[in-house]
Amino acid sequence: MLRYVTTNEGKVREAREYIECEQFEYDYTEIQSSDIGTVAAHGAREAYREAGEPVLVDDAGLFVDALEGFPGPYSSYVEDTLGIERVQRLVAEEETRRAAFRCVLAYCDGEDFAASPDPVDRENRALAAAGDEDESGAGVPVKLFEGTVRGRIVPPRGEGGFGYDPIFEHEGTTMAEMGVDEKNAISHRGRALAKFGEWYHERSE
Ligand code: ITT
Repeated sequence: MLRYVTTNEGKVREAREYIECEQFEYDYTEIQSSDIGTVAAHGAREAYREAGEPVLVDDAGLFVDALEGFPGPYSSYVEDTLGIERVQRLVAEEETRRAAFRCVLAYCDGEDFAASPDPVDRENRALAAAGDEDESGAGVPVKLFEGTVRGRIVPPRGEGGFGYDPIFEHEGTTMAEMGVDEKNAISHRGRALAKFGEWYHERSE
């Protein structure tokens, strides 16, 4: 069974609308990088080494236009330290409240992948060749699936979802005002999961 690597139950609830999976509460090392794809790929290698079974890591972030993409890869830290209401007040001072949510799903099962529009991360191969490999499964390919949704930062509304959902509005509705199906239909994660689900089902046939 595919292991969905996260400590966040909200993510698993959304993922189960697309794929059969088991939550794997493994706290992988979040390396310092401005690219959430690189963070997710590194995490997937580490989680695969730990689980020894196919894993899917889900790394997401909120990128605010007026704050040059902040909090981005630091979204989790910023939610825990400032909280979403302070993020909203910070953005309210700015000229534009536009923002994007991005999600990268990183899949690893120890095998290599055929070429397709979705990229394969082989970063650690280069590191390994340079004699700089770490112990997180250097050389194992990781396939990446990305989804993005654009919206606006607004004062919090709604009781559903998790994280920044109450302050992220898409076409007049915050993601916390949407049901799981509605959020999946437009969200960064829903888009990444739709791509992954299609690819994964073909791969398993
Ligand atoms: P894991 O790393 O264990 O998966 P996490 O919640 O820390 O759990 P991320 O690092 O991917 O996951 O999330 C970064 C931040 O963005 C964190 O504060 C989440 O609550 C938030 N977040 C992620 N997906 C979200 C979504 O769909 N809607 C609102 N906030 C989200």
